[in-house]
Amino acid sequence: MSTHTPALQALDHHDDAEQLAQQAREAADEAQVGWEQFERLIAEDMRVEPRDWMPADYRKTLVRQISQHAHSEIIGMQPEGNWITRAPSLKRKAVLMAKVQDEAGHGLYLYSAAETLGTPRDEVLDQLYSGRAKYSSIFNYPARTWADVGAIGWLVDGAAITNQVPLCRASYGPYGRAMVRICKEESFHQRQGWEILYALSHGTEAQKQMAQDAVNRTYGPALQMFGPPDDESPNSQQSMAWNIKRFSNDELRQRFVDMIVPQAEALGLTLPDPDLKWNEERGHYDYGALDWDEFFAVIKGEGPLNHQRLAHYRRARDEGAWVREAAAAYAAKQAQRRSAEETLLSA
Ligand code: FAQ
Repeated sequence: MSTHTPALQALDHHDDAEQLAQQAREAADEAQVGWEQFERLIAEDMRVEPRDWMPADYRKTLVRQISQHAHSEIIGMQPEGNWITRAPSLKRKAVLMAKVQDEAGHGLYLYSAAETLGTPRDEVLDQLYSGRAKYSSIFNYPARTWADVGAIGWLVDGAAITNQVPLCRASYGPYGRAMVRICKEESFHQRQGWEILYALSHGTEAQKQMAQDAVNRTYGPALQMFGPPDDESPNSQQSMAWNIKRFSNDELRQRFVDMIVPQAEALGLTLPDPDLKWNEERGHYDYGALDWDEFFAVIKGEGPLNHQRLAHYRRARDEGAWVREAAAAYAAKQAQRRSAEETLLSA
């Protein structure tokens, strides 16, 4: 209870109000300075770092894209992970295990990048667990034969590299730096997929057909990984203005098509698109319409394997809970021991 007289209490309230107004003025000044600094960093094509002021929408866009990207890496382990026990030789098995582990690593770098934006890892993992989060459409299709492992490496990792090399220059520092390492690993992944398909397409007739069938299945969904056409991409314009994305979805898709046509010829395989042909005037390959109804259904959760992929993720997360708890308990014990030792040393 205040011991002040009513007159003194009124003065107290006045002081409090004045203090709050002063704090609001200081926060507004700080935001103004921060805004100007942010605009300058973007205009000069420099990096924004976690300690820098940034607009709330920039932060939100980054968390959205980075977390979806991380989830894609984690869910993306499933189609190939399913083939580890059935790889046709010890060498193939060792290579595939390394690749799938790399994808786990990519997910972890990206979750860490999202954490630097103030979003706890558990929060984004819970979004994936509950089915609220998006992840790349491509991972909702089955890998039916060993040749699909090759097609994933060649086309899916190939599309991933085409999309991700420009992200190495993303304006947000931790994201761009994570992408540098990820891209190096993805290029090994693409080579291993190419090599699997090359062996099959130069093997027996049945092996060549298996490779062709896998390419037929993967081609369309791989082209859709770049996202909807530019006129149906609500986020592209702003993301490009902020130097997060450097090229539009259609620009990158075109770049990918131009890259894989000669590669398919070298493999002796056909890309399943009768409209695919060189356009002299544009200096690019024209390609046929993609099935966008299917794409939008897949990203709404209605793809062939959406339910199975999420169920598997949930099971793995539930079954691994005791490991995370044990690791956290161990870390707490170590920290306690360190602080006890420090207290002893300083006594
Ligand atoms: N799948 O306005 P936009 C990999 C969503 S990693 C599902 O164009 P934005 C490695 C989009 O989120 C593959 N959803 O969006 C690997 C948005 O929804 P929202 C993942 C998609 O962000 C290989 C809405 O549609 N790579 O493969 C897809 O400007 C082998 C409207 O779209 C990345 O994440 C899609 N394909 O552009 C692992 C790269 N496309 O959030 C294992 C980083 C769009 O508004 C094995 N991400 N959507 O509700 C990006 O570059 C961009 O986020 C895009 C989409 C280009 C994917």
